[in-house]
Amino acid sequence: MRTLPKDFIMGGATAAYQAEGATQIDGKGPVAWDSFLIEKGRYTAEPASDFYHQYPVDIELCKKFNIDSIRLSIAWSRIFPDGFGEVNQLGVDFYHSVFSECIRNGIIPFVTIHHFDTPKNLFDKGDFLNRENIDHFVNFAKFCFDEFKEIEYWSTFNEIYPLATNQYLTGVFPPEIKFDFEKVIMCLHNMMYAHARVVNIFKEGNYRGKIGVVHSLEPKYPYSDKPEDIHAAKVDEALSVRFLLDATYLGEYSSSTWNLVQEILYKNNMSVSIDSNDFIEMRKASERNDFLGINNYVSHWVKAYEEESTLFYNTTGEKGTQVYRIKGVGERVPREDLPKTDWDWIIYPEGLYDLLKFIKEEYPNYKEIYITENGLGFKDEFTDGIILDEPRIDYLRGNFESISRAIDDGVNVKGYFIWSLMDVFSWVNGYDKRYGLFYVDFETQKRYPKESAYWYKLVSQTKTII
Ligand code: BGP
Repeated sequence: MRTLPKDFIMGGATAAYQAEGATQIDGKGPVAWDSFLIEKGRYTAEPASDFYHQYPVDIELCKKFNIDSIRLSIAWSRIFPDGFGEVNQLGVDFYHSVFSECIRNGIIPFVTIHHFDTPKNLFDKGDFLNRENIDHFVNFAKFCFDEFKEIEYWSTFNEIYPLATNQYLTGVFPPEIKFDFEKVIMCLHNMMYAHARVVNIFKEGNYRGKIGVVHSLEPKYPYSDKPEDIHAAKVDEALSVRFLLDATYLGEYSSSTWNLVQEILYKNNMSVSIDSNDFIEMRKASERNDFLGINNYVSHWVKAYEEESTLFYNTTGEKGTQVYRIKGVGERVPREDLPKTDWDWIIYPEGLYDLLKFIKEEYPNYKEIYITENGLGFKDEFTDGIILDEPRIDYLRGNFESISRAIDDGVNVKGYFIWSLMDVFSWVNGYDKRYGLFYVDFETQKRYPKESAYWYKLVSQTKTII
């Protein structure tokens, strides 16, 4: 049986907006999601998992189930209701209470500064397309470093690529803009520049602890060995994987990455221009990242596609409905021999192994890796308090085996956070797509350990992948 290092951190991940609920109380400012979800009329982030009130219960469960660390985020608008200016002391107090409860119980808080929830006031002014937003974000991050001195692990952003593309390419996040590559690239770049500024402030301010960024990285394979499919996979990889890793670890875009991104823009009759002064800050930060957080759920097989872009994002769990065809990037075609979730996410643990090896080879200055999200979205069945989620255990086992093999092959992976610790609200899927180790009855807010929670506990205790 494969094993994990003795000091390997086993955690559970959450995010403020998906777990806390309490979106309108104790001085929290609005975010774009509040009104967007009401307009859509399907579900809202209330009560989510009511972590705002239930956090002692969740921390107690961590302790009971040998979960070493909780990944969570600070809601920017709980601290600065307008994004800047006056501080909401109740918000500050809330996070101090959560962190001290964690620390008292021996659970490490692993904190993300931004997880998809820019305050509405700033979002409405263009979010990260507006350069002023960068200054506000940097000030917010600095406020957090000065205030929350008890924190040892900081991530600047969660998933810059999904944020930029869900906002401006697929349009499934507010402001629902589609196929606008200029906005996608500028958003990616501005957020990477903001990341660099925050890392530099952290290091130059000699703050305690470690800092990194969480990227969603999904390996890209050509659908066939036709040269055009091989090229399409490279284009998709340049946009969704290398653009961000280049920015993080090179502090600039390599000419091959930049040329492939230019090709996408050209085919879509678009262009961008980036201020080369930004690279001064980015290069300085590129050697200062203490860790890379990787969120990985799927891999993609890519086929050349030059027609008009067409998309259908499966948000209901009706299997086989997903369509992804982007002009000048490619078409993502599921491999029929591989299993998929009800939301059409391909299950391929080998992809995580390939990804880890790729980072070691292509970005050797990465230092440490944490898998900051990985897990199975599933329609869990609840029978008299018992949840037998064998498919989730299989999914986790496969991914842990890939991690263990990558560690044996010299990749420095220090820890793993299952998405999610307990069931939480999903941005575009609501409450039916469950990921947690702990089932949440959203009516009563009672938690129930799933079979996977017992499995996870044994793995954490023995560091053996059973
Ligand atoms: C990641 C996000 C999480 C979470 C997860 C599962 O992209 O960082 O916030 O939502 O994906 O995604 P979903 O809920 O869409 O299945």
